[in-house]
Amino acid sequence: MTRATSVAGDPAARAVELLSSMGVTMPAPGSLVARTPITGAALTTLTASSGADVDAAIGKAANAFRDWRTVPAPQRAAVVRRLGELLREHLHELGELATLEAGKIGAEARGEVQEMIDVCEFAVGLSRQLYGRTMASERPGHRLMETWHPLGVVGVLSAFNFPVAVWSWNTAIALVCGDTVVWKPSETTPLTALAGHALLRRAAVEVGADPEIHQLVQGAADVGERLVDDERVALLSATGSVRMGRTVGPRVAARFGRCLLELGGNNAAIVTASADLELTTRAVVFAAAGTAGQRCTTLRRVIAHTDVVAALGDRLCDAYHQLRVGDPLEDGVLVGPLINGRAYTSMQDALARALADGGELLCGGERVIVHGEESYYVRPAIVRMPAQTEVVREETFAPILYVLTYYDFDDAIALHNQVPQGLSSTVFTRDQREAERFLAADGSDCGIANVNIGTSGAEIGGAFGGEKQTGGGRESGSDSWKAYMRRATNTINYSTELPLAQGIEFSP
Ligand code: UN1
Repeated sequence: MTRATSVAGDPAARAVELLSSMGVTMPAPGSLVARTPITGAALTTLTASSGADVDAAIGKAANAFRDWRTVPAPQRAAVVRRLGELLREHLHELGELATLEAGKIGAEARGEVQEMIDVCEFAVGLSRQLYGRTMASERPGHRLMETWHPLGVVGVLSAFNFPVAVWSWNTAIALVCGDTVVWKPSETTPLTALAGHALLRRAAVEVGADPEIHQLVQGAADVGERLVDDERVALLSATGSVRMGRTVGPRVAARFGRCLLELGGNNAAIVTASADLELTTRAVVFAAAGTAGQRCTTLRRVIAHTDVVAALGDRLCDAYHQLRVGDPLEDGVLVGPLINGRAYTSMQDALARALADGGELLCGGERVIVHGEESYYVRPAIVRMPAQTEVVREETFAPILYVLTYYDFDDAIALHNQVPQGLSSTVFTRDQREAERFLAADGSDCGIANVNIGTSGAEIGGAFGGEKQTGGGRESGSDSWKAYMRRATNTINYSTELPLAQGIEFSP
């Protein structure tokens, strides 16, 4: 264990101050404990939503939907535009609260809020672009077209690592699409959720919209399960583990509800012999060690050509040694704490299994005591693996980077795709053939495939999500909005005849 300096103030008092600056009145105390992973201390307690509370919240959202669906989309966008403005105004406060509650460093926490602002702007533009097509009808005097209608109540289950951004991607788009939202944040990050909810409600009131279009429920998995099983929830958008998705997906499907799943990733970079190693190193360090390895897009595997693996390993270890691990409120710190002791234990278990499989620890992995024993800081680890063993094929939500080698590019792609998850991927190369092959149908099997940039930090303008056990959902940019609407196909006869399709004659 190594020791770092401490800058802890009074995080509990600061959290209350930040919340009140964003218009949150502190809720009644209860059994739900909000903690800061910076010290492990409790910030405050809240009451978890009861079954009756969740039922009432869904009822209010369903009720608000009745009118909201008929408000023209560009008018609905006024709420989202105002939310974007409020987020700009409170970028620093909400960012600091995300640092306190999720432990991410200031730059990344502010980046998260910036991502929210960006998606609000995207959704405002989208509100005038919810296009349906007009198709050529096979019948004379007929028009064939499609109309996109609001879907209903959208349930949003979000994870601790992006405590507010993932909610905003879903909510900004759902609201312009004419849906209403019930949000169940991670039980680990209830305070940022209070802030997001308060800002959205304020935006609604200020532009004269019904604030009931957004509902917040808080608590553990049982609270989320009520959204899963309630027929009034038309779409459930769930971000979290594969284990969670395995429960949620079939249960929503059983009631013929819609699901948008954003589950685990096991993201890899192929580093070819022609890669620019300086650029590669910088990209890998942010993608693998940033957010203390706690993004679903975190880089977990490097598949390096045998010619460059040694040089790359040296460069990465040099860079890792310079990473400052510590209090995320302190300037210059790049790696904050893990979310809790469970995350630390699973990291240590994974490292032990990797070493037992013949892995060689190149650097990191050890605990760093920053603010006592109740918080969990680690030095990001790099492990060179002789093969892609079971532990490498699993997602461990902590900063472990496994390094594998290849000689033939086809083998690299095969190794790359031989994991159950399919979220994000990248190739570092100066060879256009390799780059194009990686992006082709027989290349990366992931929802996100990049060239010469890392796997994390995707822009909101693209559709975000992945294949296989990642769950297949797409949210945020491009045409992801279609998941939040229902499509009606319309055939209009403006003639005096009644021709049937497929040339059928049917007259008595
Ligand atoms: C997540 O970790 O759940 O691409 C989302 C990224 C971010 C989103 C991550 N824009 O890393």
